[in-house]
Amino acid sequence: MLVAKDRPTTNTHLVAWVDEMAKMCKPDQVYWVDGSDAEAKALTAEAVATGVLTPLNPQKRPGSFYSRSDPNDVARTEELTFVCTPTKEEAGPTNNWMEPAETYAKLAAIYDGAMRGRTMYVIPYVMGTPESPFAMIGVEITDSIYVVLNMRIMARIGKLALDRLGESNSFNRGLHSVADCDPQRRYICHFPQDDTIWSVGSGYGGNALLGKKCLALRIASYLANDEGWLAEHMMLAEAESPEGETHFIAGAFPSACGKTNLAMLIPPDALAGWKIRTIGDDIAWMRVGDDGRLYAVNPEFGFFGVAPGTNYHTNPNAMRMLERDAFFTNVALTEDNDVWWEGIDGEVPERLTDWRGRPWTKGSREYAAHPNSRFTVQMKNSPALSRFTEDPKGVPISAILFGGRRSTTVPLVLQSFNWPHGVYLGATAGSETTAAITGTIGVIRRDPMAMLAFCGYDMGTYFGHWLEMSKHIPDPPKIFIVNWFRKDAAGKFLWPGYGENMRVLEWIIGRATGGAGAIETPVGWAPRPGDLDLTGLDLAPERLTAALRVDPDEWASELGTHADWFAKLGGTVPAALELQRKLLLTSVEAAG
Ligand code: GTP
Ligand code: SPV
Ligand code: MN
Repeated sequence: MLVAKDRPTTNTHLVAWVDEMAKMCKPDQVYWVDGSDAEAKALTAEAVATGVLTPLNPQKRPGSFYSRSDPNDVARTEELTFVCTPTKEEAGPTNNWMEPAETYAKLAAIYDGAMRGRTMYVIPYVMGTPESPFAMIGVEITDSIYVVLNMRIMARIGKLALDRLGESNSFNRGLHSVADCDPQRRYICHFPQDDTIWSVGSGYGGNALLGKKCLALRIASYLANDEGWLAEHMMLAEAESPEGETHFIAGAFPSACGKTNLAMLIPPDALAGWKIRTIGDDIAWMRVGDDGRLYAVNPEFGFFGVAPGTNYHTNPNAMRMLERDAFFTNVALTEDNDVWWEGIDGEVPERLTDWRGRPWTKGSREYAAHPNSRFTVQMKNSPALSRFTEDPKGVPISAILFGGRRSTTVPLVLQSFNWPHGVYLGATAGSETTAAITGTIGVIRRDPMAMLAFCGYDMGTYFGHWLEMSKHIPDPPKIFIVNWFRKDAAGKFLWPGYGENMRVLEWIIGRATGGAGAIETPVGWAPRPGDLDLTGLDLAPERLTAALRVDPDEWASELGTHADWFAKLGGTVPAALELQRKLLLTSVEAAG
């Protein structure tokens, strides 16, 4: 076991808080994480020795490790996630709410003595590059070595964070304990006014790596509303055109709906003049720059991605970055100690060990890998990382995409008429639920801007903030919606997706810069088939038409459900959005 050294800081605010948390959790020792490679090596060895990590076959996947979670702890638990503002109204109707003082007391009872026999790790970290004015500092206290090793992948941790913090009291206080991993005693609680997060009872990604969803989205979105910027659940990509022009795109899709895949896209041969490079795959912080454009940074340091469905055809860049120095959680294991998941390349093996550690044989009706099994890997492993990734001032965004998983109604792509209309399309976006959250899969739920689970305050107020932002962005990005997931009557995807999405991106960039053609539909600008570069695309014309189609009847009923959605959100939804809805309904009815 790593033995605690002296405290590496004289910051009295930090020391007092850590002492207070230690008094409550009663660990055997307190270990301050310095973030060095030597330390990571020692921690990894300890995680292997204690069975938390299993080394993978060093010939096939050098430097890589496997871990299996408690079967009850495999996805984010939204029903156990709370925004603890002084009033329920501040958290709004889409967040679970508990009163702050009661919540602290309730969780303190669970934390009390929860770290007995364990080490309490203190992880100082920075979200963003340390030199960026956007950067946010957090300190996560955890009793999970798995969390320490994954935080090292997902955030910049250790000494550099303490150096940036200095003697300041301005840091997010994050307390995490797996405790007894009991779903009955699992809470992920946010106290935006206190810049504090208390998470207990889960070791899963978004519940336990507090820099990610808890700080960089829920707490950050709350601050962004006060301070006039945006903290969003968006991927960020650089697109270089065949002519050598660079454009930047941000895209908000709900969990497990294609952000990582889009950020790592490789264009098909016919569009090989285009290059897509990754800046981020999950979170974007956006501020107005001096030139009046909207600038975005990715505050993370790594990728925490969905494994199933990833292969050398759908996402070659992801497969290449996973060839070494990667962590895998809840995938299946092959007989020669490599990873396997549904949809990976090659033949299905005869025998595997499934995500629960049980023998699995080919033909079994159970998943070998959990549908939300994941990988964690540092960004620097990506073979297609953008050189702008670490730029402290961020990149100017040309287009914002809102997407989701919709079998019907929503076309492949639409451009909004203007910013408020784009905000409307984002605010009403729906998606069929996935395995990334616990609960029923495949039901449509509204997931505005893909932020339903991540907005740290009232949703109607958040829409108002989006509308308000345009006043401060003289040269705003154009807003689009996309849907890679529309299906035919037989339930097959109409659009091939993945690399072929480059054809849609090219049109989007063309629209944002004024080049590409479009027709006006009642609900937005759409490409005619001839407006897309279809060279080399093996797709029946009627399938493309069906993917692009705006059906007035479908949209009339869609717009009807938007009224219910706004009603559910209560009185804080800006009147401008209801006016947008009525206008759109008028246009749709005129077309129908
Ligand atoms: P989070 O990490 O949960 O936020 O997810 P994400 O939005 O990054 O989703 P990701 O790119 O990991 O994709 C999730 C699933 O969608 C995978 O199983 C992909 O194979 C599938 N997927 C991604 N892009 C496409 C696409 O263009 N078409 C189709 N049919 N499936 C896609
Ligand atoms: C998501 O669910 O949107 C994720 C995974 O990106 S987690 O970090 O667990 O939230
Ligand atoms: Mn996500």
